[in-house]
Amino acid sequence: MSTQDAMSRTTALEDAAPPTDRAPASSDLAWALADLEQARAGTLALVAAVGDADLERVHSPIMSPLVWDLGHIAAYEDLWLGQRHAGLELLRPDLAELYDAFETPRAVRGEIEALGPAAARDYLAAVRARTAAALAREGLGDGTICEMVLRHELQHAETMRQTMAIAGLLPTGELAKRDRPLPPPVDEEREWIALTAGSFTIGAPAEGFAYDNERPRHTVEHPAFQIARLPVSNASWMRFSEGGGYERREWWSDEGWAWKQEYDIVNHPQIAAGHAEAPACHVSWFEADAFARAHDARLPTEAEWERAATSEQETETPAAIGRVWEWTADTFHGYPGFRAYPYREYSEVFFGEDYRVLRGGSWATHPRVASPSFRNWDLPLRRQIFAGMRLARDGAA
Ligand code: AVJ
Ligand code: FE
Repeated sequence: MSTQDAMSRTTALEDAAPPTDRAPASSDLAWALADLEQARAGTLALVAAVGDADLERVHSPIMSPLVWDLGHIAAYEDLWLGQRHAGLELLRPDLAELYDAFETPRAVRGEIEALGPAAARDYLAAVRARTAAALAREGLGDGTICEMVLRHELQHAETMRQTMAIAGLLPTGELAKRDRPLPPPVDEEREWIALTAGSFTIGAPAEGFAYDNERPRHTVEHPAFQIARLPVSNASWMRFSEGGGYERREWWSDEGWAWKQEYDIVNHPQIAAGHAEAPACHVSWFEADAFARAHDARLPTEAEWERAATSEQETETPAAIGRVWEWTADTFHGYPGFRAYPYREYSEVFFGEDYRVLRGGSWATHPRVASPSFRNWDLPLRRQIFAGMRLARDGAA
């Protein structure tokens, strides 16, 4: 099974010269080091109470053992901050292939001779000691590589939480974030955010850190549309499910129906078990698409999502974003004029008709990662991510 997890290869840099319009992401070395340390403390705290056997176990064929994520985080930092940024030799060249997401895909990560839990923690610490010294010597440059390494670790912390959710290893504090009820509906009218037709600028500005797939910023036209203020709740999902949602052929796409039939898909157990007013989570794109059709609605496009997220947040009842990732209608493509930077394997290799884009962020996403222009992606059948949906529909209010 293929993975969307990406790391670098030596070939990537040549084809991707850094754009010249990029301003420093951060100039303050002390802050950068403190941020890296804080991210690391979060990573280590997450796995502190997990026993060695659970760190090494394959909890799901589509997820890495948790200890692999730890080694991979270290290898990525060694490659990008140590070798590429500061010009050091790799600390452990023998581990580079093992911890490269493409050379060693998720499906085989349980069988390989990777570092054990103690050795992986040592590797993390040893790489950090070297990169901290190297950064002090070489400086941050424009800060892009450092920020990328930091966010890489933060993103893997969410991936690890997905694995822990599958394994029943999430601590109570984390579960409480997941299960918190949504704000109650205000009134009928304000359940939908209505946007008039117009043009809108999508993507990250040229200055500051952003992933390559968020640039270049460009203008898109859209007709009037509405988007729900709240994500779909567990209770609504159960009404769909119990009202024949998984049996009504007309609500499903051909591809979605075929997937559902082949794997006997019904609602994810977590939807039935969760708080009724918490957002429905562990929803695949196929299911989200069917749910929308059952409600005479559709999934929002990326442009609609970003317009609503950036222009409607000043109201009394802003959109409730950040509890679950939200599936959009769109497949994952580069924006017009896209340039891979700093490596193709972050996003370009996933462009095409296979992956669907998610927006927003979940209870498990670090706020530094979840910006209104951030684009996440996964295959339409996947349910391991903390993903739900908001409904959209055409026309004025
Ligand atoms: C942006 C979450 C799809 O997990 O594959 C981690 C992030 N890239 N290591 C992924 C990522 C390289 C990526 N997603
Ligand atoms: Fe990675």
